[in-house]
Amino acid sequence: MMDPIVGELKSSPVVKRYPGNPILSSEDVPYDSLLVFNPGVVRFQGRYVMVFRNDYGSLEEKRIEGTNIGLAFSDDGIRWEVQPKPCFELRDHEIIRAYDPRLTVIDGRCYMCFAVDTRHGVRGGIAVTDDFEKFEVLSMSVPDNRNMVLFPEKICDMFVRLERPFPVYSRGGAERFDIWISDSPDLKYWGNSHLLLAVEDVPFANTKIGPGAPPVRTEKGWLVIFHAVDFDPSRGKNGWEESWKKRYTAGVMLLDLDDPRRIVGLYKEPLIAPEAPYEIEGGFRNNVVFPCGAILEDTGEVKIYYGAADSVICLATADVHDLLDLCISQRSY
Ligand code: BMA
Repeated sequence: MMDPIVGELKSSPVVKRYPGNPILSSEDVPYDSLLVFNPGVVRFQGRYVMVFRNDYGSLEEKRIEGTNIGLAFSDDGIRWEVQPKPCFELRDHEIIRAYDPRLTVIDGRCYMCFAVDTRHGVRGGIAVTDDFEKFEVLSMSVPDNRNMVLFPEKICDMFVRLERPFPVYSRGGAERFDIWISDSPDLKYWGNSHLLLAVEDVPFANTKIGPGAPPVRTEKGWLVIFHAVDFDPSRGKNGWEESWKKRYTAGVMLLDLDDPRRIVGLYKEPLIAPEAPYEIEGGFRNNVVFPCGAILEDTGEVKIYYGAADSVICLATADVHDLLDLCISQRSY
């Protein structure tokens, strides 16, 4: 039985898209680049750092040949300078590509989570770097898992991550995937896994959900921006492929500071739904808002970085108090 169609969705009015969106596209990249999206962003060593997915190939033939991870620096989190070469690429007889990077600073070191397509399934990797030149890969999960994000500090002396396994057998063979939470003493051995948020709990999803940006500490809890997917068979050609019937939106929830396995609040409507032209038309896959980074500024502004239409990188902002209010309003969990 198919899940009900979700229908029209609107972004929350507390979110403002940056008027100069997109903030980064393939035109800004000084090496082979076709689609630039899904950015991990942190403040590190006095500046903003972005790593982003760069798919390269032929625009004329609309063909993707490979993927690497690009690097950009910024003084204001808005205007970016892309570095002359990609900073990370995994490829060998087994690994096809690494993509969708998320960054988290823990105790002064910068950690990058990423997805890895391999010939034996999709894995989630974690690497550490101090300079974005050398990366040490600390761990890679068994298949199938991805969309990993790390909390920016240890909780009860353990590293904690959100993740999104793909349990196809046990969820009826369909894409019904949920957000899980696990911990580790060393970022290598992961366990103590619990279901955190199920797709059934998110009214604007009818197939799958997944972590988006790494959690942000606020006075009321860990603010977590995630992605949610709905499928509508009546959708047609919405990008380069013959048909693209999914829509990706951003949602927001709040987790307990001391026990992040406990959801304190969940906004039951989307935070950002695809509406702007760069989200809904002319892209590789239209109707995609895919958040991968969030930064809380001292002013209370939260900068939300996301891939739009799997083609460009965009910025939206919201006041942290408004986001907390959404999570703990009457329409919440
Ligand atoms: C997901 C990932 C993301 C992508 C999204 C929308 O499954 O592959 O990289 O942005 O789909 O196509």
